[in-house]
Amino acid sequence: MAKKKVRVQFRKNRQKRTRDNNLTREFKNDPSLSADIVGTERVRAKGELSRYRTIVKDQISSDSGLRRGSNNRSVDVTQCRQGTILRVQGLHNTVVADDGTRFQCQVRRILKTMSIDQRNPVAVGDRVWIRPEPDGSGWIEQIEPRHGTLMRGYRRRGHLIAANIDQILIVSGFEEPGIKPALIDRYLVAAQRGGVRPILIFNKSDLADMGQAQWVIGLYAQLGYETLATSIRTGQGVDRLRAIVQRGITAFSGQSGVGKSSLLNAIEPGLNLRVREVSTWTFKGKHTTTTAELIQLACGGMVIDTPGLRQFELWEIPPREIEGEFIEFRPWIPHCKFPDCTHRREQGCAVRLAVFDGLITECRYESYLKMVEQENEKDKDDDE
Ligand SMILES: Nc1nc2c(ncn2[C@@H]2O[C@H](COP(=O)(O)OP(=O)(O)OP(=O)(O)O)[C@@H](O)[C@H]2O)c(=O)[nH]1
Ligand SMILES: [Mg+2]
Ligand SMILES: [Zn+2]
Repeated sequence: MAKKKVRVQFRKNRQKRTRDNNLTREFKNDPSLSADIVGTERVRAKGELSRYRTIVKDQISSDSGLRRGSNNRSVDVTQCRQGTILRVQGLHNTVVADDGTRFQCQVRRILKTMSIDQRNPVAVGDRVWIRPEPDGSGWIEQIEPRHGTLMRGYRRRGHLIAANIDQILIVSGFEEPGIKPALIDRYLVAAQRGGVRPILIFNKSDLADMGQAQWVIGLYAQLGYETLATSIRTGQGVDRLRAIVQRGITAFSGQSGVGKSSLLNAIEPGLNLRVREVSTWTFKGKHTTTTAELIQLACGGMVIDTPGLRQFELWEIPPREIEGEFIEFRPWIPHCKFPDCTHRREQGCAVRLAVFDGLITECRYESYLKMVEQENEKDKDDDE
């Protein structure tokens, strides 16, 4: 096959920011700074624009089966079959072709190079084109454009947890390990950014004092999120959960030990997913589910069981855009005195006033502050 040179981006974390974010703000406050600003711009080269390198890729000569993927790469798909990724395990990806045949596939090197700021070029749920080999294995040649993604930051790279999902169940456990609103809030932001409908599941209701538990369910229900208390011991909420997963493709996510796999087994008893033998959630560092897997349920719907995550960092969200992801902040933001208010210490901040008046809960406001702080820290690290 003919070769062609293409330009691809360098890994993101090697890039320096071209210029400081708030230059214009400084300029507004003190116009005499303008001379310095121009100087600063000139010292740094072309910045991100020059951060490309050239690689060689296969060139497709015939136009007939040409198809562009999520990364703008064109592939002749007349030699390929379309399928869905069921499982990603290291270099091995299990793909089910649309006729039901399974293939163990590896990803073409070019796809890895093109998504080098990602921990993995593909994820469970990805629609792909594969080129089968005579021995039953195959090569993933192309990734179709995605919709509905769940993405987190992991060691300065993006970690795509699941692709092409309709909804995500954010699972918490009342006890063992307990509810962490700050973690739920980060999941909510990630779900909204990824275009996925979030649903909040509060599991192990049998271990909770429901009088006390109600405040957290009420908090999110009042914000307009769908919420559900469940228990595999009493069966509470299991029928409703089954009805929820029948709606489409659903990813189960949350900390390790909250009961994601247990809930799936409760929805569909024949499934026999491995769950933790005794509920020893303090036994750190051990996940019962180790790889994400896409499962077709007999009762209808498809689900993705994922390994528990110890932490959930946001990925590529400019700190300025976090405020809009807190849906109850939205009516107040336009009333802040300063249009660039970050709702931290500014005077005349309508968001903070709403917190004082009890119209925004302190718990959510603190989540917001923490997220902005963390994202600012990351930006600082990148500039060093
Ligand atoms: N009391 C009680 N225990 C539960 C409930 N749901 C799950 N458990 C227990 O919690 C433990 C962890 O359950 P898993 O289903 O393995 O949790 P997981 O979220 O899949 O964990 P990872 O696969 O490690 O991410 C098991 O011992 C379950 O029996 C529940 O509703 N009530
Ligand atoms: Mg599990
Ligand atoms: Zn404000």
